[in-house]
Amino acid sequence: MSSAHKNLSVFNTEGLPDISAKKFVIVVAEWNDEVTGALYEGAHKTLLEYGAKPENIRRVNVPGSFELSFGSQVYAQKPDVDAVIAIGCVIQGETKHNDYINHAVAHGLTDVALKYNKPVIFGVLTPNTLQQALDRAGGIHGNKGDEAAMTAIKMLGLQ
Ligand code: DLZ
Repeated sequence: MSSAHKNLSVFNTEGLPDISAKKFVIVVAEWNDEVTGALYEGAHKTLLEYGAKPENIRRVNVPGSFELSFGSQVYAQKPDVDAVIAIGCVIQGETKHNDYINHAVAHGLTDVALKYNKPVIFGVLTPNTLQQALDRAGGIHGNKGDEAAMTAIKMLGLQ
């Protein structure tokens, strides 16, 4: 494992599936794009490092995290897509919007995965502050996008 991916140490990376022919869609929310862009980069880099082909990784943007469920469904239902990674960042504000969005996305992505029988990965940060998000998007706590990609790879090994 490269030092850039030391945050992947939570995973057992032995016996991973061959993903050289697998097709991935990474759905990225535009809200907090400084964070979601960095999460995307981490996910993309990890997929490549573990054998995915660049031409088999597609990025699709949606406006906000609330749209991740529908965005993921559009691609999960396509026969040639093997896994979807949904990336977002919902920062706690003065209202409870974050609770509503986070719960909706968690349920929505779960439903899509079960409906289409494919990995649909929850790559959504739910921090209290922007700094906490940045710490987890290539900062002191690593990049959760790496973990989302590794989760997709491991789940493809189940099939
Ligand atoms: C409206 C909203 C707010 C207040 N905060 C966030 C956020 O922190 N992160 C995020 O990804 N999206 C946010 N949104 C936008 C919603 O996800 C959604 O795009 C709109 O409510 C339109 O459906």
